[in-house]
Amino acid sequence: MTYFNRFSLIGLFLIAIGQTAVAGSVADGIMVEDPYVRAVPPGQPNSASFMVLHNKGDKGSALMSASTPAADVVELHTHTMEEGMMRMRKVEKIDLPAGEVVKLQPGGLHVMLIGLKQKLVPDEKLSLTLTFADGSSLQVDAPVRKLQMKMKQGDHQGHMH
Ligand SMILES: [Cu+2]
Repeated sequence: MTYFNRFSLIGLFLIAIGQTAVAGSVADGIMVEDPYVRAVPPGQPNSASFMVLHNKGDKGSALMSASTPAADVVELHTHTMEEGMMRMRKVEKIDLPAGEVVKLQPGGLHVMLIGLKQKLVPDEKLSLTLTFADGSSLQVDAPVRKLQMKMKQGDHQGHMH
């Protein structure tokens, strides 16, 4: 076998592990529960998606990125307390330890949808693609849901007294 052929084979192997839902990939072991997107009033350019990620695999991994045709930019965000104010902050990844459940929820980790390209109509579904640390990905359909507005003026999950 020539060097050229060996490199070609390695290349094919790398392409194969980059594909969606290859047996043994991180995506195979991730269960996505209750994904949804927050409904926003017309004219609001941004929204967020929440879900529960359960890594049923035996290897720790991370959610590295997400995308949807419904928004220009999708980022992974968290909330942190800064000077007594809840602020959103971009994170590089969301760690998914083996066997653990990670909740993306209002006031905490979320998938930020920036520059909405369509109206978010309650009960309609947005397609979200989640990409994990090994390059595997999962597609989920997240219904648009109206949230109670109790989050609006600061969020009480920080329990600052
Ligand atoms: Cu955000």
